[in-house]
Amino acid sequence: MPDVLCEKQVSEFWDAGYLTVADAVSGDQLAALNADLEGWIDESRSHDGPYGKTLDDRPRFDVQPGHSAENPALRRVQSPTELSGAYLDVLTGSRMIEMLADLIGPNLRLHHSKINCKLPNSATVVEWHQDFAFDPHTNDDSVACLLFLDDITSAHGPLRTVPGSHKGPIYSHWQGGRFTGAVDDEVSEMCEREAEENTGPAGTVCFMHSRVLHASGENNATRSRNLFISQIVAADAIPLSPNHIPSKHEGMILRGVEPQRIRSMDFDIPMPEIPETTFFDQQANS
Ligand SMILES: O=C(O)CCC(=O)C(=O)O
Repeated sequence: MPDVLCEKQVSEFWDAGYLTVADAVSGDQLAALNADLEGWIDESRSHDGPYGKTLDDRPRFDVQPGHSAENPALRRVQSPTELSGAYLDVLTGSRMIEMLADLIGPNLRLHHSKINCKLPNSATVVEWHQDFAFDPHTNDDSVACLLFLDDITSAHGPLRTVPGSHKGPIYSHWQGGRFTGAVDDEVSEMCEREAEENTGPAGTVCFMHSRVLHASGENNATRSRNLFISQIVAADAIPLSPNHIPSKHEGMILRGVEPQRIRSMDFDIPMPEIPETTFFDQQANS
């Protein structure tokens, strides 16, 4: 029996591969996340390209081409938990984490975290892809928790997901000999036909299985569409490739205990590649 979600929500997650739930964090937690993010957006005005450093010396802050002081287009903050107690707090103590335990079990481990921003007039888009192709694990109990930092409607370039796609193939994200971080045109066209939008008020979370095909379009509204995204796995899912967003919190047990076990499934996929900056660069080549 689930503790926080109801059985219908758990079935919906496993049928569609995703589930959207409101009030995943408290009002105070949401305000603290947004206050820190506002500071980073403001700071980005004084930079004209990607800047800062993560654990592996790649830029922590990534900006969309066209970014300027007047029209900031910060599109990614890598591993915000290393910069802000507010972000770490949500991963270690929130309703979001308790709900996730109802989906993939009591022992939860952090793989990586990031913020994806779509600021007004920034033209940031995400191409069709599956997260598992970027961070394969020994089993696929791996979920992206996409926490809405803003109210998100159809006009804001919401996350789009293909129902049931987590039960299908893991597609190649290599096109023309390059890791483009996106599926091919034929699969993308199928996704365009079948996708659903995930919208809701700030504080909503979309739990998305790592094999779900997903993408998002431009934010055409005058307000931002910012997401705090954490990739969290069942603690017996062990990573099989280097982390593309490493942090000192990688591998941290967020809830439950260290199981000291490895659970595996059978699959065969091409190795992913680490991007120079973020996957936005890789997808620009797709
Ligand atoms: O920002 C979005 O709309 C989607 C995010 C995403 O797919 C990702 O970062 O892997």
